[in-house]
Amino acid sequence: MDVREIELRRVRMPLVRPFRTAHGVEHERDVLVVRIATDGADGWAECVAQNEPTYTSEWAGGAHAVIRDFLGPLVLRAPVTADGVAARLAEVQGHPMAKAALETAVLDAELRTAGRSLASFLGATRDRVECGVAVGIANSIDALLDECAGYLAQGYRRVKLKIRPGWDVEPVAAFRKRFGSVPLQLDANGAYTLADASILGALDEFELLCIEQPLGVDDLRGHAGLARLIATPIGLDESITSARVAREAIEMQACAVVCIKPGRVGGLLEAVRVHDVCRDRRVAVWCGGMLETGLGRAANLALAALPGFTLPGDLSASDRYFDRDLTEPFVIEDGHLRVPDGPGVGAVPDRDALRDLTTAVEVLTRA
Ligand code: NPG
Repeated sequence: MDVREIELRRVRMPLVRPFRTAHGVEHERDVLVVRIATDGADGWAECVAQNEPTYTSEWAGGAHAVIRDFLGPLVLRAPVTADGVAARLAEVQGHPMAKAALETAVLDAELRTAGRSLASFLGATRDRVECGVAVGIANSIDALLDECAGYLAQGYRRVKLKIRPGWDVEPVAAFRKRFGSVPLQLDANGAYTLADASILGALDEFELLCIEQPLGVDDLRGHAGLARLIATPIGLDESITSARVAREAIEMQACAVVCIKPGRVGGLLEAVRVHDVCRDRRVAVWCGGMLETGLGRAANLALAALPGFTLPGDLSASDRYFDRDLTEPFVIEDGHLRVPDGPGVGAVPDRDALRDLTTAVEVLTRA
Protein backbone atom coordinates (compact mmCIF):
# COMPACT_ATOMS: atom_id res chain seq x y z
CA MET A 1 0.00 0.00 0.00
CA ASP A 2 1.13 3.48 -0.74
CA VAL A 3 0.00 5.47 2.30
CA ARG A 4 -0.42 9.04 1.15
CA GLU A 5 -1.87 10.61 4.25
CA ILE A 6 -2.46 9.79 7.92
CA GLU A 7 -5.26 11.56 9.72
CA LEU A 8 -5.06 11.63 13.51
CA ARG A 9 -8.35 12.52 15.09
CA ARG A 10 -9.21 12.89 18.77
CA VAL A 11 -12.73 11.97 19.69
CA ARG A 12 -14.42 12.58 23.02
CA MET A 13 -16.60 9.64 24.06
CA PRO A 14 -18.59 10.19 27.28
CA LEU A 15 -19.16 6.91 29.16
CA VAL A 16 -22.67 6.05 30.27
CA ARG A 17 -21.31 5.47 33.77
CA PRO A 18 -17.89 5.90 35.34
CA PHE A 19 -15.60 2.86 35.07
CA ARG A 20 -13.41 2.36 38.15
CA THR A 21 -10.42 0.00 38.30
CA ALA A 22 -7.60 -0.44 40.83
CA HIS A 23 -5.82 2.38 38.96
CA GLY A 24 -8.47 5.05 38.75
CA VAL A 25 -11.78 6.02 37.28
CA GLU A 26 -12.73 6.93 33.72
CA HIS A 27 -15.71 9.22 33.01
CA GLU A 28 -15.09 9.57 29.30
CA ARG A 29 -12.59 8.35 26.75
CA ASP A 30 -10.27 10.52 24.74
CA VAL A 31 -9.99 8.25 21.70
CA LEU A 32 -7.36 8.54 18.99
CA VAL A 33 -8.87 7.50 15.66
CA VAL A 34 -6.48 6.88 12.77
CA ARG A 35 -7.51 7.07 9.11
CA ILE A 36 -5.04 6.44 6.33
CA ALA A 37 -5.55 7.41 2.71
CA THR A 38 -3.90 4.98 0.30
CA ASP A 39 -3.74 4.17 -3.38
CA GLY A 40 -6.65 1.77 -2.65
CA ALA A 41 -9.33 2.20 0.00
CA ASP A 42 -9.04 4.28 3.18
CA GLY A 43 -8.09 2.32 6.31
CA TRP A 44 -9.44 3.01 9.80
CA ALA A 45 -8.31 2.07 13.28
CA GLU A 46 -8.83 3.03 16.89
CA CYS A 47 -5.86 3.36 19.22
CA VAL A 48 -6.74 1.82 22.58
CA ALA A 49 -4.33 3.92 24.63
CA GLN A 50 -6.41 5.38 27.47
CA ASN A 51 -6.66 8.96 28.73
CA GLU A 52 -3.78 8.69 31.16
CA PRO A 53 -0.64 6.52 31.45
CA THR A 54 -1.96 4.66 34.51
CA TYR A 55 -2.97 1.34 32.96
CA THR A 56 0.16 1.10 30.81
CA SER A 57 2.76 3.70 29.91
CA GLU A 58 0.82 4.74 26.80
CA TRP A 59 -1.96 7.32 26.66
CA ALA A 60 -3.97 8.87 23.84
CA GLY A 61 -1.99 12.12 23.77
CA GLY A 62 1.31 10.26 23.80
CA ALA A 63 0.18 7.89 21.05
CA HIS A 64 -0.85 10.89 18.97
CA ALA A 65 2.57 12.52 19.46
CA VAL A 66 4.61 9.39 18.74
CA ILE A 67 2.65 8.73 15.54
CA ARG A 68 2.96 12.36 14.45
CA ASP A 69 6.68 12.65 15.16
CA PHE A 70 8.09 9.16 14.59
CA LEU A 71 5.81 6.33 13.51
CA GLY A 72 3.71 8.20 10.96
CA PRO A 73 6.72 9.41 8.93
CA LEU A 74 8.05 5.81 8.80
CA VAL A 75 4.75 4.57 7.36
CA LEU A 76 4.58 7.43 4.86
CA ARG A 77 8.21 6.97 3.74
CA ALA A 78 7.62 4.12 1.28
CA PRO A 79 4.88 1.64 0.32
CA VAL A 80 4.20 -0.91 3.06
CA THR A 81 2.10 -4.03 3.58
CA ALA A 82 0.30 -4.80 6.83
CA ASP A 83 2.64 -7.68 7.58
CA GLY A 84 5.59 -5.33 7.14
CA VAL A 85 4.36 -2.56 9.44
CA ALA A 86 5.82 -4.00 12.66
CA ALA A 87 9.28 -4.36 11.08
CA ARG A 88 9.07 -0.86 9.61
CA LEU A 89 8.27 0.58 13.04
CA ALA A 90 10.71 -1.57 15.03
CA GLU A 91 13.35 1.16 15.30
CA VAL A 92 11.01 3.00 17.68
CA GLN A 93 11.02 1.36 21.12
CA GLY A 94 7.76 0.44 22.82
CA HIS A 95 4.43 2.14 22.00
CA PRO A 96 2.62 -1.10 21.08
CA MET A 97 -0.82 0.53 21.09
CA ALA A 98 0.22 3.30 18.71
CA LYS A 99 1.93 0.73 16.46
CA ALA A 100 -1.12 -1.54 16.58
CA ALA A 101 -3.36 1.30 15.41
CA LEU A 102 -1.15 1.93 12.36
CA GLU A 103 -0.89 -1.77 11.51
CA THR A 104 -4.66 -2.16 11.82
CA ALA A 105 -5.30 0.86 9.60
CA VAL A 106 -3.00 -0.56 6.89
CA LEU A 107 -4.57 -3.99 7.21
CA ASP A 108 -8.06 -2.45 7.04
CA ALA A 109 -7.12 -0.56 3.86
CA GLU A 110 -5.65 -3.71 2.28
CA LEU A 111 -8.68 -5.83 3.11
CA ARG A 112 -11.17 -3.18 1.99
CA THR A 113 -9.28 -2.87 -1.27
CA ALA A 114 -9.44 -6.65 -1.70
CA GLY A 115 -13.09 -6.80 -0.56
CA ARG A 116 -12.24 -9.29 2.18
CA SER A 117 -13.30 -9.27 5.83
CA LEU A 118 -10.84 -9.11 8.71
CA ALA A 119 -12.54 -12.09 10.33
CA SER A 120 -11.96 -14.29 7.28
CA PHE A 121 -8.37 -13.03 6.92
CA LEU A 122 -7.51 -13.80 10.55
CA GLY A 123 -9.03 -17.29 10.38
CA ALA A 124 -12.33 -16.85 12.20
CA THR A 125 -14.41 -19.98 12.58
CA ARG A 126 -17.55 -18.41 14.10
CA ASP A 127 -20.00 -15.78 12.98
CA ARG A 128 -20.94 -14.65 16.48
CA VAL A 129 -19.15 -14.61 19.81
CA GLU A 130 -20.32 -14.90 23.39
CA CYS A 131 -20.39 -11.67 25.36
CA GLY A 132 -18.94 -11.08 28.76
CA VAL A 133 -19.22 -7.86 30.69
CA ALA A 134 -16.58 -6.17 32.84
CA VAL A 135 -17.95 -4.39 35.88
CA GLY A 136 -15.92 -1.71 37.65
CA ILE A 137 -15.56 -1.18 41.39
CA ALA A 138 -18.85 0.23 42.65
CA ASN A 139 -19.79 2.58 45.50
CA SER A 140 -21.47 -0.22 47.43
CA ILE A 141 -22.13 -3.93 47.14
CA ASP A 142 -25.82 -3.30 46.52
CA ALA A 143 -24.98 -0.93 43.69
CA LEU A 144 -22.60 -3.54 42.23
CA LEU A 145 -25.20 -6.31 42.39
CA ASP A 146 -27.88 -4.12 40.83
CA GLU A 147 -25.54 -3.20 38.00
CA CYS A 148 -24.72 -6.88 37.43
CA ALA A 149 -28.42 -7.81 37.52
CA GLY A 150 -29.03 -5.35 34.69
CA TYR A 151 -26.31 -6.90 32.52
CA LEU A 152 -27.45 -10.45 33.22
CA ALA A 153 -30.98 -9.47 32.25
CA GLN A 154 -29.58 -8.23 28.93
CA GLY A 155 -28.08 -11.67 28.33
CA TYR A 156 -24.39 -11.33 29.16
CA ARG A 157 -22.93 -14.81 29.58
CA ARG A 158 -20.07 -14.06 31.94
CA VAL A 159 -19.27 -11.35 34.47
CA LYS A 160 -15.84 -10.01 35.30
CA LEU A 161 -15.58 -8.01 38.50
CA LYS A 162 -12.78 -5.59 39.15
CA ILE A 163 -11.18 -6.18 42.54
CA ARG A 164 -8.58 -4.49 44.70
CA PRO A 165 -7.47 -4.99 48.31
CA GLY A 166 -10.52 -4.25 50.46
CA TRP A 167 -12.95 -4.94 47.57
CA ASP A 168 -12.62 -8.66 46.91
CA VAL A 169 -14.02 -11.48 49.06
CA GLU A 170 -17.12 -9.57 50.16
CA PRO A 171 -18.41 -8.49 46.73
CA VAL A 172 -17.60 -11.91 45.26
CA ALA A 173 -19.47 -13.73 48.05
CA ALA A 174 -22.41 -11.36 47.59
CA PHE A 175 -22.40 -11.99 43.83
CA ARG A 176 -22.45 -15.75 44.30
CA LYS A 177 -25.21 -15.49 46.89
CA ARG A 178 -27.43 -13.47 44.58
CA PHE A 179 -26.61 -14.93 41.17
CA GLY A 180 -25.57 -18.52 41.94
CA SER A 181 -23.26 -20.17 39.44
CA VAL A 182 -23.12 -17.50 36.71
CA PRO A 183 -19.66 -17.75 35.07
CA LEU A 184 -17.52 -15.28 36.99
CA GLN A 185 -13.94 -14.07 36.84
CA LEU A 186 -12.06 -11.33 38.65
CA ASP A 187 -9.58 -8.71 37.48
CA ALA A 188 -7.10 -7.22 39.94
CA ASN A 189 -5.08 -5.16 37.43
CA GLY A 190 -1.93 -5.98 39.41
CA ALA A 191 -3.18 -4.58 42.72
CA TYR A 192 -1.95 -7.41 45.00
CA THR A 193 1.40 -8.82 46.14
CA LEU A 194 2.44 -12.35 47.06
CA ALA A 195 1.88 -11.36 50.69
CA ASP A 196 -1.86 -11.30 49.83
CA ALA A 197 -1.86 -14.99 48.87
CA SER A 198 -4.17 -15.89 51.75
CA ILE A 199 -6.81 -13.34 50.69
CA LEU A 200 -6.57 -14.56 47.10
CA GLY A 201 -6.78 -18.15 48.38
CA ALA A 202 -9.97 -17.24 50.21
CA LEU A 203 -11.53 -16.75 46.77
CA ASP A 204 -10.97 -20.41 45.86
CA GLU A 205 -14.36 -21.46 47.18
CA PHE A 206 -16.20 -19.29 44.63
CA GLU A 207 -15.32 -21.43 41.60
CA LEU A 208 -14.02 -18.59 39.50
CA LEU A 209 -13.00 -18.96 35.86
CA CYS A 210 -9.82 -17.13 36.83
CA ILE A 211 -8.25 -14.26 38.70
CA GLU A 212 -6.75 -11.93 36.15
CA GLN A 213 -3.42 -10.22 36.75
CA PRO A 214 -3.29 -10.42 40.53
CA LEU A 215 0.36 -9.27 40.69
CA GLY A 216 2.55 -6.76 38.88
CA VAL A 217 3.09 -6.66 35.13
CA ASP A 218 6.71 -7.86 35.20
CA ASP A 219 6.26 -10.51 37.87
CA LEU A 220 5.92 -13.81 35.99
CA ARG A 221 7.85 -15.64 38.71
CA GLY A 222 5.54 -14.22 41.39
CA HIS A 223 2.50 -15.42 39.44
CA ALA A 224 4.06 -18.88 39.13
CA GLY A 225 4.57 -18.90 42.91
CA LEU A 226 1.02 -17.74 43.55
CA ALA A 227 -0.34 -20.41 41.20
CA ARG A 228 1.12 -23.03 43.54
CA LEU A 229 -0.68 -21.48 46.53
CA ILE A 230 -4.21 -21.01 45.23
CA ALA A 231 -6.65 -23.22 43.35
CA THR A 232 -8.24 -20.53 41.15
CA PRO A 233 -6.59 -20.43 37.71
CA ILE A 234 -4.46 -17.35 37.14
CA GLY A 235 -5.15 -15.35 34.00
CA LEU A 236 -2.55 -12.94 32.66
CA ASP A 237 -3.34 -9.75 30.79
CA GLU A 238 -0.92 -6.84 31.27
CA SER A 239 2.06 -9.25 31.57
CA ILE A 240 1.51 -10.82 28.13
CA THR A 241 3.18 -8.36 25.79
CA SER A 242 4.08 -10.75 22.94
CA ALA A 243 3.80 -14.35 21.75
CA ARG A 244 7.27 -14.99 23.18
CA VAL A 245 6.26 -13.80 26.65
CA ALA A 246 3.04 -15.84 26.40
CA ARG A 247 5.10 -18.96 25.71
CA GLU A 248 7.43 -18.23 28.63
CA ALA A 249 4.57 -17.51 31.04
CA ILE A 250 2.84 -20.77 30.09
CA GLU A 251 6.06 -22.77 30.34
CA MET A 252 6.74 -21.28 33.80
CA GLN A 253 3.16 -22.12 34.83
CA ALA A 254 2.63 -18.47 35.68
CA CYS A 255 -0.83 -18.62 34.11
CA ALA A 256 -3.45 -21.12 33.05
CA VAL A 257 -5.51 -18.61 31.04
CA VAL A 258 -4.49 -15.71 28.79
CA CYS A 259 -6.26 -12.48 27.88
CA ILE A 260 -5.41 -11.21 24.40
CA LYS A 261 -5.66 -7.53 23.54
CA PRO A 262 -4.28 -6.59 20.13
CA GLY A 263 -3.21 -3.13 21.32
CA ARG A 264 -1.21 -4.52 24.20
CA VAL A 265 0.81 -6.90 21.99
CA GLY A 266 1.46 -4.43 19.14
CA GLY A 267 -1.27 -5.44 16.72
CA LEU A 268 -3.68 -8.01 15.39
CA LEU A 269 -1.00 -10.09 13.69
CA GLU A 270 0.94 -10.60 16.93
CA ALA A 271 -2.39 -11.22 18.69
CA VAL A 272 -2.98 -14.16 16.32
CA ARG A 273 0.49 -15.48 17.18
CA VAL A 274 -0.35 -15.27 20.91
CA HIS A 275 -3.56 -17.14 20.15
CA ASP A 276 -1.60 -19.85 18.31
CA VAL A 277 0.88 -20.26 21.18
CA CYS A 278 -1.98 -20.70 23.65
CA ARG A 279 -3.98 -23.00 21.41
CA ASP A 280 -1.01 -25.29 20.79
CA ARG A 281 -0.57 -25.59 24.57
CA ARG A 282 -4.28 -25.95 25.31
CA VAL A 283 -4.35 -22.75 27.32
CA ALA A 284 -7.74 -21.06 27.34
CA VAL A 285 -7.93 -17.56 25.90
CA TRP A 286 -10.39 -14.69 26.00
CA CYS A 287 -10.40 -11.43 24.11
CA GLY A 288 -9.91 -8.39 26.33
CA GLY A 289 -11.50 -5.00 25.92
CA MET A 290 -10.38 -1.46 26.59
CA LEU A 291 -13.62 0.51 26.41
CA GLU A 292 -13.39 0.51 22.62
CA THR A 293 -15.77 2.35 20.36
CA GLY A 294 -17.44 0.31 17.63
CA LEU A 295 -14.33 0.67 15.48
CA GLY A 296 -12.05 -1.15 17.93
CA ARG A 297 -14.81 -3.51 18.97
CA ALA A 298 -15.34 -4.64 15.36
CA ALA A 299 -11.67 -5.67 15.13
CA ASN A 300 -11.83 -7.42 18.52
CA LEU A 301 -14.88 -9.38 17.40
CA ALA A 302 -13.08 -10.62 14.30
CA LEU A 303 -10.18 -11.79 16.47
CA ALA A 304 -12.43 -13.34 19.12
CA ALA A 305 -14.03 -15.49 16.42
CA LEU A 306 -10.82 -17.55 16.12
CA PRO A 307 -11.11 -21.11 17.44
CA GLY A 308 -8.74 -20.72 20.42
CA PHE A 309 -10.93 -18.07 22.07
CA THR A 310 -12.75 -20.57 24.24
CA LEU A 311 -13.93 -18.16 26.95
CA PRO A 312 -16.42 -15.30 26.54
CA GLY A 313 -14.59 -12.05 25.81
CA ASP A 314 -14.75 -8.62 27.43
CA LEU A 315 -16.94 -7.87 24.46
CA SER A 316 -20.03 -5.96 25.25
CA ALA A 317 -22.65 -4.12 23.27
CA SER A 318 -22.17 -0.45 22.42
CA ASP A 319 -24.70 0.61 25.06
CA ARG A 320 -22.56 -0.88 27.85
CA TYR A 321 -20.30 2.15 27.47
CA PHE A 322 -21.81 4.70 25.12
CA ASP A 323 -25.14 6.39 24.49
CA ARG A 324 -23.89 7.15 21.03
CA ASP A 325 -21.22 4.93 19.49
CA LEU A 326 -18.92 6.07 16.73
CA THR A 327 -20.19 3.33 14.39
CA GLU A 328 -23.48 1.56 13.90
CA PRO A 329 -24.17 0.27 17.41
CA PHE A 330 -23.28 -3.32 18.31
CA VAL A 331 -26.28 -4.98 19.88
CA ILE A 332 -26.33 -8.06 22.09
CA GLU A 333 -28.54 -10.84 20.70
CA ASP A 334 -29.08 -13.94 22.75
CA GLY A 335 -25.87 -13.31 24.71
CA HIS A 336 -23.78 -12.87 21.56
CA LEU A 337 -22.42 -10.17 19.27
CA ARG A 338 -22.30 -10.76 15.57
CA VAL A 339 -18.85 -10.83 13.94
CA PRO A 340 -18.74 -8.17 11.21
CA ASP A 341 -18.45 -9.73 7.76
CA GLY A 342 -18.07 -6.64 5.60
CA PRO A 343 -14.75 -5.68 4.00
CA GLY A 344 -11.91 -4.78 6.36
CA VAL A 345 -12.82 -4.48 10.03
CA GLY A 346 -16.42 -4.30 8.85
CA ALA A 347 -17.33 -1.04 10.56
CA VAL A 348 -16.62 2.60 9.77
CA PRO A 349 -17.20 5.65 11.91
CA ASP A 350 -20.50 7.36 11.24
CA ARG A 351 -19.83 10.69 9.55
CA ASP A 352 -22.19 12.68 11.80
CA ALA A 353 -20.95 11.05 15.01
CA LEU A 354 -17.36 11.81 13.99
CA ARG A 355 -18.24 15.42 13.25
CA ASP A 356 -20.07 15.89 16.54
CA LEU A 357 -17.56 14.13 18.80
CA THR A 358 -14.23 15.22 17.31
CA THR A 359 -12.09 17.54 19.43
CA ALA A 360 -9.03 17.86 17.17
CA VAL A 361 -7.74 16.70 13.78
CA GLU A 362 -4.23 16.63 12.42
CA VAL A 363 -3.20 15.37 8.97
CA LEU A 364 0.27 14.02 8.24
CA THR A 365 1.50 13.93 4.68
CA ARG A 366 4.74 12.88 3.05
CA ALA A 367 7.52 15.36 3.75
O1 NPG B 1 -15.33 -4.13 28.26
O2 NPG B 1 -13.93 -3.00 27.09
C1 NPG B 1 -14.28 -3.50 28.14
C2 NPG B 1 -13.42 -3.28 29.37
C3 NPG B 1 -12.86 -4.52 29.92
O3 NPG B 1 -12.12 -4.43 32.15
C4 NPG B 1 -11.89 -4.20 31.02
N1 NPG B 1 -10.77 -3.64 30.63
O4 NPG B 1 -7.95 -4.14 32.67
O5 NPG B 1 -8.75 -5.21 31.03
C5 NPG B 1 -8.75 -4.24 31.77
C6 NPG B 1 -9.82 -3.21 31.59
C7 NPG B 1 -9.39 -1.85 31.23
C8 NPG B 1 -10.33 -0.86 31.26
C9 NPG B 1 -8.15 -1.56 30.87
C10 NPG B 1 -9.99 0.43 30.97
C11 NPG B 1 -7.81 -0.27 30.56
C12 NPG B 1 -8.72 0.71 30.63
